Amino acid sequence: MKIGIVCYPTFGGSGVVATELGIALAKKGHEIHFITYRQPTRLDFFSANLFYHEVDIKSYPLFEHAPYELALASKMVNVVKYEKLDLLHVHYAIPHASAAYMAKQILKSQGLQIPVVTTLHGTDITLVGKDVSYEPVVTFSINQSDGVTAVSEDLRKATYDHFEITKDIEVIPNFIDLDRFKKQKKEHFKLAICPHGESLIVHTSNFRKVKRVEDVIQVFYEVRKKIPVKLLLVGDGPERDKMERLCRELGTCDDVRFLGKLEAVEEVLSVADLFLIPSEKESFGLAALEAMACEVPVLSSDAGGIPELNLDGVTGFVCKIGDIEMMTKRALEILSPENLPGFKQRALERAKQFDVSIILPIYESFYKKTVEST
Ligand code: GMT
Repeated sequence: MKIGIVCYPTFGGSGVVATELGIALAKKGHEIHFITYRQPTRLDFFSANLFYHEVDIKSYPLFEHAPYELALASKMVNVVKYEKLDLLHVHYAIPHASAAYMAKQILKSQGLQIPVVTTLHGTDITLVGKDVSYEPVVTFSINQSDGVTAVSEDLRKATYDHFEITKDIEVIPNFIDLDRFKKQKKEHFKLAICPHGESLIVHTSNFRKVKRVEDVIQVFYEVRKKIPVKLLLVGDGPERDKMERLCRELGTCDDVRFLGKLEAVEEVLSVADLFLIPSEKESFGLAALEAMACEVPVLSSDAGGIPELNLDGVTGFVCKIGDIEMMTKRALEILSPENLPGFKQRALERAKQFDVSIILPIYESFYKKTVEST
């Protein structure tokens, strides 16, 4: 098939899922056209089946905010028309689903038909989308999509709870490429960070408020009172300065390292003993799946779809959002030498269920079904 993928070209979450999906589809022989405002982070190589179309956002002194959605819709129209696409797959409803609707109507007026699949990723529903400033457009554009998917059962339910949706929503979870995300031999790295055999806790995120990075630091602080342990924080974002300050106040700076944005996160995960994801909201938790693929058990909150991935007492533990005391207890349980190997093994086994080779055919048959019914 010839598929247009519209996404945010960003470092984590929906942008990564969209890019990895496009790459995997291209490997299987589909022709993939990415449409976005910057080259997606993981799309930095040549492949005969991959194309990138940059959205040009023209500015003008009259515009306080340049109308990205219009530029995106225009680009979609041109790419669908000239590249003869069979389907558009938009990731993250705002503003991609409504821009796709507009493109579809323009193409229809020219006698062309293009089926649109919208994948809901999380905050487009649970945080931003349900805000009154966007809700009517989000509801309308989801209902106008030819196919809708959500990345977890919880997100599917939240979409029906928050919006008046008349469409069927199919759950297609996040996936992982186990050839890339696997435990690598990085003993020298572990030795450099944990020279005295300390345990290593890792957290990766975009440091937004919903991630509750302060809980990561508080749990680490409590665990550190009981066992020798180090903390690595990967990523960057609005909360980072505050988190650095918190570490200084708690006097933990010597044992905490902020690594910033890292492309090869699997190298850090390869030496980790425990991954923390205490989010306030989390539709799936791709970061946790990446950790599990590298044999790292997960200590998570019970937000959103995380419990569908992280099985309580099996691949790690699931605790109430903000329950630092319980999280500390559970972290110590996982890190105990008699429990850790079992948790690591089970985390990997669980990750295998989300391998790209299993999830990709689900997307392919969803495309087929959508095209046939449009
Ligand atoms: O986690 C983020 O803040 C980024 C966000 C995004 O929209 O790019 O990620 C969302 O989509 C991911 C891919 O489907 C999910 O794995 C994340 O759980 C989800 N984040 C939230 O729901 C907060």
